[in-house]
Amino acid sequence: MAAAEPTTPVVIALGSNLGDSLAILSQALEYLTENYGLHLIRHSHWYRTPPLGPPQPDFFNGCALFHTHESPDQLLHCLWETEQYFGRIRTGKWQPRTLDLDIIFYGQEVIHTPHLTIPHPEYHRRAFVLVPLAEIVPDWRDPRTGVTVRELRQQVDCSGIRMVKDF
Ligand code: A4P
Ligand code: MG
Repeated sequence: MAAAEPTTPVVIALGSNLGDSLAILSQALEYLTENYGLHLIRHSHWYRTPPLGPPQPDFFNGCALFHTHESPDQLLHCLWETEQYFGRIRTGKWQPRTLDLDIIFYGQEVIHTPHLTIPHPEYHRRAFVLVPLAEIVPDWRDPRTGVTVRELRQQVDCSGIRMVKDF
């Protein structure tokens, strides 16, 4: 019997502030596992978060840990297709969106290409990422700095981030 292909643990951050956001976020997890080489290990609660950047509706955010055979570029294409499937229209940076999927970590890889920066360049400053991230991978170390997600979470102001209890 052939040896199983190695898989890589990856963390995806999800966000939505347009449409039926909570339904979109849950369906996006199903869509990713049903259509691509992604195996869902666990996901966080969803959180209601004040918008960073220009005034717009509150976001709903969360994070999910998968194991995957997809390469980083393949994974990015899976995320683009999934955003499109859920009605994402790119009208400009930081506009309201039905679904935003960002790769936070791809194993312990550090990647800088024109289309992809991993770890995500801003995640360590963003409470709306770090709060759900600390729920699912508190001991994960940033491959650039060695600092854990738990420590990063303790360094940001998390006021205004509200767990959605009944979904
Ligand atoms: N890209 C590079 N690295 C990555 C990566 N690690 N994961 C490139 C995903 N994509 C990556 O993203 C622009 C391009 O980034 C992609 O085409 C890909 O090649 P985009 O999703 O098209 O555009 P965007 O999301 O409008 O821009 P950006 O800079 O990704 O915005 P952010 O940083 O995602 O911020 N407030 C709250 N409370 N919650 C939010 O979720 N999100 C934003 C958007 C602003 N304020 C928010 C939230
Ligand atoms: Mg994005």
